Amino acid sequence: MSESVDPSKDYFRAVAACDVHAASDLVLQLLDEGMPMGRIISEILAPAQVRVGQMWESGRWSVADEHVATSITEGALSALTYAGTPRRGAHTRHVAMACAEGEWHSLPARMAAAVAGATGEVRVTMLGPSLPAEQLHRRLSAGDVDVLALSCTMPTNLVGAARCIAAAHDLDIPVMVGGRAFGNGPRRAVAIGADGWAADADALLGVPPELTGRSPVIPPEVLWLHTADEAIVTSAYDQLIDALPRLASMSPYQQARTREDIGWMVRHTAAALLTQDVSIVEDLLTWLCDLLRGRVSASAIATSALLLADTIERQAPAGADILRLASAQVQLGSMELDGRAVD
Ligand code: B12
Repeated sequence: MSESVDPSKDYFRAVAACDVHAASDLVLQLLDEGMPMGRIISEILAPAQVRVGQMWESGRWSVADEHVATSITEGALSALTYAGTPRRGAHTRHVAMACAEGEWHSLPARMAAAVAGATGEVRVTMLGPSLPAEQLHRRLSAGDVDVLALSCTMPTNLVGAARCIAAAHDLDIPVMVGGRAFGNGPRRAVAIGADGWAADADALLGVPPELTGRSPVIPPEVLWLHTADEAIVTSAYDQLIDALPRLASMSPYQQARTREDIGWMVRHTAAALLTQDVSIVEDLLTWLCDLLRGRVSASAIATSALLLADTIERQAPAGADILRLASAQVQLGSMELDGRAVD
């Protein structure tokens, strides 16, 4: 195994073959050979998970295939953490790693926790997936945590992340955030009051951030969008069917998925409004275009965003503006890509 030119390929092969032993053996061997845990995670485990996501997104793997693959990597990470973390480090501080309220992607947080814990410099306690802000506050009240590390993968959970940050700030505990929901820079993190943002877990080893973030009061329009009920989705869905009658022949499964996608648009709009970052909705629409390529045109997706904007206009005018902006960008992007108008 150690003679392999590219252990990441061997690792993904083991995952695809559902071979939990081969996957764990491979990472343990790399650790034995002196590869630092951070590199094993960033060069082997994280890229494998990105690939798992691509396999699911492209329809080559089912949801069940994704779950199996993820559980294999969870096993390999557990083995690696057990073997690669000193039992008694000279801890200089205690970091609590939590996932934002609503966030079920706990593996990214576990990876970051493992990287930070491997040096023995900091003690890291992993608080698991989707922790309600009130429960986080209760845990932090014990008074033994120096820094809260908060992980968020889905932009829709940035509202929950803002609540978690406010809970930590209430106890004067600084918050460092990370995960793909924050994008490639500190902008969204600053907007929701975080004291620090980092792309990778090494940042948890440096000097802890000062308590400089300002937890925002979450505007009522954001809260309305974040908790928007089925009636909004139904209204936007009905308008979509009126505008594009051929969609009426969708199977019940496709209809349910379309309604689900409209619901995602509403909650992404809440996050975009909270962070004043329209790219959150643009990215979602672009992702939907990729996901539905060959079945639904980019122009139909842009149209559904416009119809949704009309539906929410009265209660959420700023949200409607964001949807219209993002829709125009996506329409433009798809026309540039195709070199022709669609639909
Ligand atoms: C596994 C998985 C799941 C599992 C998660 C299981 C678990 N225990 O974590 C389950 C099945 C729960 C799941 C559910 C969903 N998922 Co999912 N999931 C994934 C997948 C394939 C891998 C996630 C992972 O393990 N990443 C590990 C590494 C790669 O993550 P990372 O973010 O880069 O983390 C690193 C750094 O960011 C950093 N870091 C992370 N946190 C922190 C924190 C701090 C403080 C610091 C400093 C650093 C740091 O360290 C990490 C290690 O280097 C991703 C694909 C992907 N590209 O990530 C999709 C993906 C994230 N999921 C996706 C989707 C759509 C969903 C669902 C909506 C599906 C559905 N219809 O139900 C739900 C949403 C659930 C929810 N509400 O949270 C999409 C999101 C697309 C989008 N537009 O945002 C993705 C991108 C798949 C895809 N290609 O389309 N998912």
